[in-house]
Amino acid sequence: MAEEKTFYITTPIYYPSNKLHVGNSYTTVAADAIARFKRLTGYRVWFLTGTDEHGQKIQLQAEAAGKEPRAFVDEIVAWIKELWDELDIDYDDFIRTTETRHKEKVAKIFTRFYEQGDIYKDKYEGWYCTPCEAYWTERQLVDCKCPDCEREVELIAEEAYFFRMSKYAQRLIDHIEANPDFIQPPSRKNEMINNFLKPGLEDLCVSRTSFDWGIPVPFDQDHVIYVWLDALSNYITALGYGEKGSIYETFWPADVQLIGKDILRFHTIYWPIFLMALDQPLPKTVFGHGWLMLQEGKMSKSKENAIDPRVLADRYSSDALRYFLLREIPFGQDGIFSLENFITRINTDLANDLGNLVSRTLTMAERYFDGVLPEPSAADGNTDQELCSLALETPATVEAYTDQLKISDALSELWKLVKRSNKYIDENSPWDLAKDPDNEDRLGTIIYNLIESIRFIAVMLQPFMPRTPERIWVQLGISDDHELQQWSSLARWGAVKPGTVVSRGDDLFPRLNMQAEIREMQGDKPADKDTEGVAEEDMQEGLISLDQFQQVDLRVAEIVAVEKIPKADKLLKVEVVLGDSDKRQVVAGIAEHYQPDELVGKHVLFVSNLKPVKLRGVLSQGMLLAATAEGNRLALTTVDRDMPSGSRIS
Ligand code: ME8
Repeated sequence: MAEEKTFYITTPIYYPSNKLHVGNSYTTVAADAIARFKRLTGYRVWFLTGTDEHGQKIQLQAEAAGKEPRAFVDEIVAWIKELWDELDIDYDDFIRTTETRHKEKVAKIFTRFYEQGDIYKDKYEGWYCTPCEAYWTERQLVDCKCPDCEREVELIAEEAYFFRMSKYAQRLIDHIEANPDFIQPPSRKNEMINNFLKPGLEDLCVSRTSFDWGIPVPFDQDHVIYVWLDALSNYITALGYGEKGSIYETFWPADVQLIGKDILRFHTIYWPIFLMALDQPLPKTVFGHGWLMLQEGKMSKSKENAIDPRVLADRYSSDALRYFLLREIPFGQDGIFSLENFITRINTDLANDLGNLVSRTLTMAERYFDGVLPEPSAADGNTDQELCSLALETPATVEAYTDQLKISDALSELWKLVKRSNKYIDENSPWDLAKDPDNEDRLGTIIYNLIESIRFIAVMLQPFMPRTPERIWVQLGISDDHELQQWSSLARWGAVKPGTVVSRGDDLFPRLNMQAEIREMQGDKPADKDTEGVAEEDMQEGLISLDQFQQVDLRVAEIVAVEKIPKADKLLKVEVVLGDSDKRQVVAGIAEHYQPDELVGKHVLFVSNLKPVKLRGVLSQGMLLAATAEGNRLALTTVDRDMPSGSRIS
């Protein structure tokens, strides 16, 4: 009997300190896509996620909310599980570190470390970052702050247990060097070796006494086990580590442990060392992906800028959100999340490319063949051959990229087939062929090939966008034919049966109006039909709505410096400030009206949300407002009382 292929993938277990944001969803969506892909291609998969519920951070947050820690986390964990349901995260197990199955094993692991001499008792004096739950030495701090999250650290002095990290350091360096896949992407490997391992590993403090929300040290109840030792162990406790006949034996070592780059140190130094001390094999790959950033900086659960993934999934569908997350950012690199980028992806890739392909094809199948799939005749010309060859090659390429965790590349390969299929329609102009009944065979072949290509696309799409394929299969009339939805069905072109009844359904992804989406998502009420009508009439008379006016961000700006621009007689480069931290420069056509010196100190009206442009090679980031009149007269507009710079004008 052929040996069963297994695959174990994990996500970090998230702190239920607050609702998760779209950045946390990013890791989990990626892990889910990979897990689904492996299932689709014949692996027995175990996909683990969960929550990291102990530690000082959670205890403090619970206190701040006036709740017991357990009640506090229960609510957030319920929310997280709903989120994963909504995003179609098909995990095999969800571990909570407050569960007995986990706590008992962690206590045993700790005792074993102690008994075998890896853990000893001493006194810790140093710095602690509660948001990261991380210890730092004075030397590691940056400007007296946590080098990871740049927040305040706290000086702590406690009796504590320490783990002898240094004992395993060389073994770990050797392992990392000998196993290039262990830390991925490769750039992250050097960072770990050079910044942490080579300078010498300090022993790690692995217990705390100043709070009690944690797993007690079994033989010294004043201490709770350090939350990272507790949390990292989840990857094996959830499999039943230490229990005879558990799935641990089937699935460990993990194939892929997916994490954000922020927690690489914990996963590629502490975690493997704990495993070495337990005499267990190390995970095959720890992959540290990049950050999903907002234009204004990093996302975080505690910041208000966090974007609620449930709101996005409700409004745009979880498939669209999954597609965006997986496609937009090369996996491993940082990328920007913005509503504009998201809507653009929906409109281009999902509505124009995929949605159009399906709706055009099905419309033609209905119009020319009453929705009954015609029998194809022999391939005619290059375009048939090209389409069929690309379809047959794509599964292997998509698989290779997914195996290398290059998910964005996998999707981009899949989209080559989507685009090739659209091009096939344009090249063959079925609407012209349909004018002459003699072309019926050729027309039938084209429709058949398109349906088959769409079927290929839908099969490959399943791991990434789990809902859309079903919607496509319904239209292709094959929703009950599970054979045709299998990966193995992609080995042969022409599997869909002529005579199948197809029917055009709703558009998969209707095009969105970017401006309307941005307005609505920013909290403005959607314009209702009546007021929309009025606005349209008014626009014809040159009037604008209040809404339109409010899109212009007008401010009081203080001019702080002015320079002439060489070889531009009419232009001045003007530096202004809008409040304490917003400094801009603009190029203003006022050189004939003002001397640079007389402008400095003036408070003028300023348009602050104009797109930046370059004028004569000089960047201009806004506009000074001025009154003009006949006879080349011009006057800058100012406020008639002293107002602080940055004041809003409304
Ligand atoms: O660190 N972009 O939990 P956590 C991409 N409990 N990914 C992001 C992200 C962003 N902007 N923000 C967060 C913990 N993530 C520990 C883990 S594991 C044994 C314990 C993702 O709730 C990323 O994967 O702070 C990061 O590693 C994880 O969320 C951190 O989640």
